[in-house]
Amino acid sequence: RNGITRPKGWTVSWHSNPAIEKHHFGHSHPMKPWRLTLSKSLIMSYGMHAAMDTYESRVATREELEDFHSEDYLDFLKTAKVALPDDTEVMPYNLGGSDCPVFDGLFTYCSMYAGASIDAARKLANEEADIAVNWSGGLHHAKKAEASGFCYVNDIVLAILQLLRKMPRVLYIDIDVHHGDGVEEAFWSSDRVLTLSMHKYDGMNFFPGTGDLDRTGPIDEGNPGAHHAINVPLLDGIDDEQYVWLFKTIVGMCLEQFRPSAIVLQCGADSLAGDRLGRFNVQVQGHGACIAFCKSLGLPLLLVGGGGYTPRNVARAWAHETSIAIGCDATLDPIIPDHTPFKEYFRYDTIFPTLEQILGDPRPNRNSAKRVNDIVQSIREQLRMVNF
Ligand code: V1S
Ligand code: CA
Ligand code: ZN
Repeated sequence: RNGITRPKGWTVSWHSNPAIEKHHFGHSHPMKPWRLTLSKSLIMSYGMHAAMDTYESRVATREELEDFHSEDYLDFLKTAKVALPDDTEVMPYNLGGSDCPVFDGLFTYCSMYAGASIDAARKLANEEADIAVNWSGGLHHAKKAEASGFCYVNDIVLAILQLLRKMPRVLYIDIDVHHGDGVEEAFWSSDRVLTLSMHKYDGMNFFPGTGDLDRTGPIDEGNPGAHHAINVPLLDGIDDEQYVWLFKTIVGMCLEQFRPSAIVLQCGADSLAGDRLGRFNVQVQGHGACIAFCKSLGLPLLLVGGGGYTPRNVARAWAHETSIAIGCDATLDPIIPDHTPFKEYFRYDTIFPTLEQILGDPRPNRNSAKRVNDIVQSIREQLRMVNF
């Protein structure tokens, strides 16, 4: 419709399934799988699907899930029952609380977003795609035998394990406003994965309460994972200029020292201004600039979703980032197409509802120039210890 054609010379694979989007965490829960429907409708209104290889996500097999998760945890996850209103019994594995409720179809939901990330990683590993996209994935808090922060199965860990079958080293980058603790912990003792998370951190007050600058990996004698965790703790209100500068500078340093064979980028959209849970002032342009920078490196690139709790902004960011993956961002009409089925969700923000303009309360920026420079300096020193 917008004349979007397949990019010449590279392939983008797009993994999605409407069955994932129909699940409900509960009325007041901030995680709304329906935001994926909104994102998809925007992507398709622009005609971007015509420029990608599109795949319907399938459920991950038990064997695939066991690549990371314990058998007892998967057994419980599969059979856990939705609690009745007056049922106060605490379930094991951090399941059933307000963050990680048990809802109808939970195991199918988890298996499907995991299946999508595994398939996306295999497309890259088999050189059948240059960029693979799964906006339903990016659930970075899940542990081997524990649900955490709206995440039950860690699709990112499963995808990285697929890449490591064919590639020596993977760089994991996480721009969700929360610390990517589950992925960091999974590869805590490995020198084949360098994890980098940018997030809000000011002590223990913001979930999950970890991710300080000095959390760099186990320093026990002879541990190969030492220094392979990079944490960028940020304060409220960081803007595009600081965020994108930090991103490019630190990712640039990681490339030099670690020479990854592939990049996995978690594109959590809760780092955008106006997010219901987030605290940053990052705009769609700044968020997208991080994706564009990774694409420009020419390495196999896996894009996964993650957080994002103001659905119309999530849809804007992930549609814009899909256009960057395809390479049609410069030619996209900035005005959201009239035939977008959910046009009403975009129209209140600006006089002309555009793809990139989001409404975010301008938070005071608490990140001083000195603080930002000190972070880079400290990570520069840490990376001296990393050698490929
Ligand atoms: N921040 C935050 C937040 N809000 C909620 C929440 C609110 C309403 C509900 F009905 C249910 C939950 N939980 C949290 C955080 C978890 C944030 C997870 C982010 C996930 C991700 O974006 O990184 C990736 C998808 N949980 C907490 O702060 C824990 C509590 C300590 C406080 C909130 N209560 C509800 C649970 C315990
Ligand atoms: Ca992060
Ligand atoms: Zn988050």
